Amino acid sequence: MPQVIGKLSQLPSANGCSPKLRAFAKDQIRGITVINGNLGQLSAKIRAFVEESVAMCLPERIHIVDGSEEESTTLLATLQHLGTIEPLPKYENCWLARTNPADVARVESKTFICTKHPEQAIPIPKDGVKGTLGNWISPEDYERAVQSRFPGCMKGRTMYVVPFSMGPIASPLSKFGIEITDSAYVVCSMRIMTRMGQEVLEKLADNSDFIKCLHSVGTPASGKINMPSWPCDPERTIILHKPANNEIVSYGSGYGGNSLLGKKCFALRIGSTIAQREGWLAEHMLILGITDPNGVKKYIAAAFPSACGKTNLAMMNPTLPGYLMECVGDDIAWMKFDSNGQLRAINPENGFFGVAPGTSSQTNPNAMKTVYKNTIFTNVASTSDGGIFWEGMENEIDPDVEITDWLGQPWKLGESKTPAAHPNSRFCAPASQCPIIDPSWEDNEGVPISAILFGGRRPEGVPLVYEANSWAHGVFIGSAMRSETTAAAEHKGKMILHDPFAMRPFFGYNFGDYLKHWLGMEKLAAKVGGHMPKIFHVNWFRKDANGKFLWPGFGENTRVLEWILQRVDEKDCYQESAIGRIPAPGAMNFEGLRGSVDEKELFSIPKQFWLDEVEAIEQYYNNQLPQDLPLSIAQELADLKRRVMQM
Ligand code: GTP
Ligand code: SPV
Ligand code: MN
Repeated sequence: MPQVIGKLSQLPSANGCSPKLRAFAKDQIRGITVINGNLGQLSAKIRAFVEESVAMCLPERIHIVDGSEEESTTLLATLQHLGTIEPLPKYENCWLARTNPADVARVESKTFICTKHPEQAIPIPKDGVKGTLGNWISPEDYERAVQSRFPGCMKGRTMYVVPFSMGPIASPLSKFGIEITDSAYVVCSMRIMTRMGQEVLEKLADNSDFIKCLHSVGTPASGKINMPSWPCDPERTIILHKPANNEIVSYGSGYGGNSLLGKKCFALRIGSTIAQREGWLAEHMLILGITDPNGVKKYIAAAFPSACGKTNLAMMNPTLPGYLMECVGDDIAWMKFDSNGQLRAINPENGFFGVAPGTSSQTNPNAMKTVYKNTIFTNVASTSDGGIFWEGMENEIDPDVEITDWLGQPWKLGESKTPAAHPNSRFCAPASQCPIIDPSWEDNEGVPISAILFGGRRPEGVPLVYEANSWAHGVFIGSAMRSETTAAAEHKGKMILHDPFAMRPFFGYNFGDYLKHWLGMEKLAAKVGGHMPKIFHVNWFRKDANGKFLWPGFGENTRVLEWILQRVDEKDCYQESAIGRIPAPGAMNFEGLRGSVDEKELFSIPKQFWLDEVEAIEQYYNNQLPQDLPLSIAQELADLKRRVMQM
């Protein structure tokens, strides 16, 4: 192991020493050796960020990440040596990580936005009501949270300095970040999920700004690490954002959105605050290219809450003949007007961090084809032939293999009562490996968006698809979204929760202001001669009286998209309903499904259900944003209520 060469106090100051000594000092920061990369390459701003972080976290050594394949190979070998990952010899360069069972998902309750005043970060709820649209932290408490966790937290560890870009490096829509982390797993994952390394460092050499991301898996106050292969500090985990400083600080967790700071923390929370300032949208949306049988191509963006079908829709295999689906992104969209007022989207990410269970050659063959090389799996089960397994892969494994569950225990198909893979287990795979990746997925100017979809898990009452009557009605639909909870966050049990715009865990500023920003986009578009895309709501998850899904979903969702694209072309294929426009009788193609699908039930709009829904939305607004709800949204709700009462 490389040695620490001297301490700060023993080193001559950088300006007062001989050239020879300066060369020696060049490879150290505050007496800590740089084992990879060289300091001369860091801009003054990056250097200052690294210095501050070193002084606080006291790592053993510093590694400036270059993003090369060689570096990745070395880091993966290090992780294997530490027992964090194991190789999956059945595939090419694939790895399995088993986390501490206390660190398996995002932690919404420990995620905070820091602003001077609370109403900048969150809507102020009604007296006596707990706010559910994010958590605010004061600058003083933010500082205390950092100071009580970070000093010395990287002792004995390597500090990695990770330069990364959200979006193609040359795109005017992209933004850069530096993540400082003590997790090699995070570095290897960031190499998949972002454009990372030398090229970004060179871009930042002109001393331009970047988002500061500081991450440590932490060291428990007791000093005792329960699972050395996956160090973390679940009791003190905290995810902090300070939009005014473009700063993210994350402590205690190595998992997903908690630690890969480019994703939810940067691209959504900090991103949404930048988007508000600059007049664009940073959203929890997939981006899908659809070519119809006539060869006409359009792109849609869709916001569904975590684990509600974005990756699946983004990679779907169309069941209707003549359609071609191509994937631009599966989780996040940054959308901006071009000079003609056309809304264009880029996927700021470079990989997929996808839900494993339920993914199979039947449901999502394109995802399966993506993950068999250069992929890091986390918390899935493994097989004795060097492969992986999760719920949904029953038909894809050799019946003779032995299975080891995500906890490392023997597991038997049909016998074991617990799931083999954790319900929030994930694959982390390069987007470029997706067989249907869109030829334009890295276009600097982004792809034109023709429709925006909202959706969620609604077991009852919500039809398969409906269209908003107007932009404001569409924004209202987004604000009123609800969905059944999933394993993607720490919620226990299944509940229908409000999840406006699928962004509840990801707003970087007051949701009331976010609504105003969305409403204002229509005027912004008109100003540059464009117009906003149509908005739709979809629900693949409605169930019958026996709890069975009414809709086959997955590839069959093509049928819904076909109707949506006809509406984008203003085809007269709809009928009005109290909640919005639904397909006219016979307008949606059910051919080949007839008999197996209850069309009437799929599109029924039960009056009592919608009266209750209206009341739930009203109560939600009254409780959660009594002062911040835009008037036009309140008006949309009143209009909906009137229409439902008249049903
Ligand atoms: P995040 O990555 O957490 O943001 O999730 P996501 O929105 O990308 O969800 P994903 O596509 O990974 O789907 C989550 C789960 O929903 C998987 O188990 C899928 O099999 C299931 N699912 C996706 N699409 C459909 C569908 O059309 N019908 C049904 N019944 N299930 C679906
Ligand atoms: C989500 O929960 O929406 C995800 C996974 O996409 S994570 O990156 O962990 O946020
Ligand atoms: Mn997501």
